[in-house]
This record gives sequence, structure tokens and C-alpha cells, in this order.
Amino acid sequence: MKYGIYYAYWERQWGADYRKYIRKAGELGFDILELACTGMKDMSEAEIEELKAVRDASGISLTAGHGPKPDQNLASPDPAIVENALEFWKETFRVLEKLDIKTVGGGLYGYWPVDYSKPVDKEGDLERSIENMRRMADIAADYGITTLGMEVLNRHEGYLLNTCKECVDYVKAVDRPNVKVMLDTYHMLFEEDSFEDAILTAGPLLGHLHVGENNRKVPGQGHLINWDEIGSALHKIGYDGTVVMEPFVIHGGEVGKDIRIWRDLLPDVSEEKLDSDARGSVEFLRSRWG
Ligand SMILES: [Mn+2]
Repeated sequence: MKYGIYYAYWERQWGADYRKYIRKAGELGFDILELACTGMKDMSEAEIEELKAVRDASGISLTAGHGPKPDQNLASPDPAIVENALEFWKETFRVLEKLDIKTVGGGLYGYWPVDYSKPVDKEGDLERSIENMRRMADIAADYGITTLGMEVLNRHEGYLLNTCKECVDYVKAVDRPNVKVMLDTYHMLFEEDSFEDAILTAGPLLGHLHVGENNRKVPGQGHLINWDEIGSALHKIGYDGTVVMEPFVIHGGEVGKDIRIWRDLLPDVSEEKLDSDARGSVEFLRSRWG
């Protein structure tokens, strides 16, 4: 398995100068840095080349995540929104291909965070999402994207795919080789009866994994997740893919609002402390999961 971290751990806005975080991820012992798709399509050729140079020097590989905005919702009954979403992805994939990014994950099948003041049409949205995801998958394949991770989200953040079983059914219905199941241990805590059963249910369809604690601190600093059970289930299905931690511990900004972080989760949220926690956490995962 390859271990990574999402850059937003250190940031309050979506998007950043990723050169800094690529270097940092390498120094802290990670294999991967996960970036946000937001703003990616507007990167200049020069910026792309600089990023690649830093990546190559650091020996880090890149993955990407995205929470589609309401006007990028593939499940929308409004055809103009669906076309807008596909156009966004086409422009984004063009840049991802240049950065050799082959894995993109998140609630890509709908929009995020969900606005529950609006009515929910789960059945209709699922039907539209499945149909439109086939189109997105075919576009993605043209740009060398091998994994579109359909991230299973907890009930407060999404309504289309809350459990691994729902995701497996969705992925099978879409029936495209680059559309895969994506699990996140934080969301699993809310919805799954068993970590092991969920991972076995995903089996060979598991394409990307986020790891996070109940409190969204770095793995190893929570009190509910059984990391040994998860590691053993991943070994049982022969998972050899990407594992990206997604801690959020600082409040404020767009990130704080979207993730609902209303206080700093640590008494010390200095960059030094965040760095040393991340370094300790990736060591923890490697040692527990072998
Ligand atoms: Mn996640």
C-alpha cells in the first residue's frame, strides 16, 4: 500500500501552493500527496511544469479529491448543470493528465456538502447519476484516469451512497472499469455495522481509501476506530492501493466551514505540531498494517 495525506490538513482554503506540501509530504515519510481539483483547470503550463519538477525531486506521487459544487452535480435533473459538470471535469482531467494523476476521489456522483433544506429525490438522483457517471468515466478514460473513487459519505454529508453495499451496487450499475468504490474510515463509523464486512463487501472494487479518526485528528489519535481490524480486512482482500489520511484539526476558512470544524482540535495547531503528528501517524499506519 502507498500512504498519503490530503494537503488541506494544513490549509483553510481549498487549493494552495502545492509545491510546499509535496516537499513536506516527502520529508514527513509519505508516498502520496492528495490535491484538490478546485482551481486545477486554471493552472498555467509553467505552474504545471514547476509542480512536476518538485514532485519528481521529492519522489512523491499525486492523487486528487473533489467535492462537486451544486452546479457540478451529475445527479441534477437540470441538463445544463450536468453539461457544466462534464465540462468542468474535461478541463480538470486535462491538467490531471499532465500531472500524471490517475486517481480522483470524493462524492463525485452528486454534490457536496448537501443542502438538506432542499427536497431529496434519492431514487431519481441515483438513476441520473449512474447514467451521467458513465459519460464522466469515458471522458476520464480519455485522459488516463484509472480510478474515479465513489466516496461513501455519512448521512450528514450525502444521501446517495451511505454504505459500502450501496456503493458496490452503484459501481456495478455504472459498469465502467475506472469507476470504483472509495471508503473513508471516518464516514464508515457512522454507517457500517462492521469495518471488516464493509471492506470485504468492496473486495476487488475498492479503488481508494481515506483514513481518519472519529474526531478527524490524524489516525492514531481517536478512540473509536479499530485499525487492526481494518488492516486485516485490507490484507484479506489483497488491497495494494492508495491510503490517504484526511485529518482536519484547524478551524476557519472555507475548509473549516465545509468540514464543520468550529474549534481547533488541538491545544497547539502550529505547523511544527501538525507536521510531527502527521509523521507519527504515517509511521503508526505502516507499523500496524505492515
Ligand atoms: Mn474522505
